[in-house]
Amino acid sequence: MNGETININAALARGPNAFYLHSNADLDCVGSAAALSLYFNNATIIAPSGISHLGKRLLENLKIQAEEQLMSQEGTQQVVLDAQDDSSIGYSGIDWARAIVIDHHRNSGRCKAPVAIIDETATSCCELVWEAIGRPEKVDRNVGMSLMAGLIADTGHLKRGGWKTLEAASEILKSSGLSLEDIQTAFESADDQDMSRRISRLKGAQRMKFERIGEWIVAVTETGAFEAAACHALLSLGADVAFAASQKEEDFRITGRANRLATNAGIHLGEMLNRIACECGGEGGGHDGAAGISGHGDAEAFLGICSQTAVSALKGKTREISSE
Ligand SMILES: [Mn+2]
Repeated sequence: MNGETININAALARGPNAFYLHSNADLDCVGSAAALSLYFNNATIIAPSGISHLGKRLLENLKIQAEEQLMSQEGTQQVVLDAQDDSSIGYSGIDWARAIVIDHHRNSGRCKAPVAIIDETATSCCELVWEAIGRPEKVDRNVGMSLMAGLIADTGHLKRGGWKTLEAASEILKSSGLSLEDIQTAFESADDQDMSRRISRLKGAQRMKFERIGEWIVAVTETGAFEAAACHALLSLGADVAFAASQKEEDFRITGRANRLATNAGIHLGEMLNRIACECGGEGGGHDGAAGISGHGDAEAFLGICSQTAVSALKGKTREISSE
């Protein structure tokens, strides 16, 4: 462990901790919080801005209750996972000057937390949490399940990441006695069996529009829900970059996904959507290949801005598998 990791480990062990999840918390964020709260057994999990479908299921299976109120108790340590500032967490109210941050997104330079691990070379936040708990030789199966669920999700089922990712995965499996098959239960239900997701993907394809820029294809669509599922459908049909939008009354939400060819060519959807949010309003951010933007306004208008920004970013770029 390096210096900052030792500090964080000691602070977390002291507790009591309140783990704050980012809005619509994904498996990586939820898994990080669940693992830490099970491991240190001194924590509350707080999710004021929603938890993703799979994230909720993980918490249900572990019988962990998340609080929806942004409460702050005297003497409780605020720990932010998988986010690092108001924009990436998606709500305000964190006392950043006293917070601990563990995140694997690009350092925005806006993180005010005095104690932070921000390491964008980690493919998942769960890998950093594994470091922070000290890579113990033996952990409970549920700790292993939480960490592996996040790691598998953020690596796109082990399609992204380097040796460090696999080293962490191997250590977690060994320490918890789990196998990769055991982790699959964290992903079941959803994707293929769930009728509403299947309909979302089909509707996404039905309402799709696309634009060709040389060798590149950018596709957009509107769905009522499950924007990420719709994006994946468009990528599997042949798009390099896909955006799916949904409108709920006055608010919109857009999810973006880019394939490896696009990210290798320098596309960073997280930065792109963050810039659009700064210029046009809303909250935006994420990774190079997976990002989102949401806020007040017209989904169709924002969808147009997203696709035009991606189109101009791809113009003149070569579509090839990098040899690096
Ligand atoms: Mn993550």
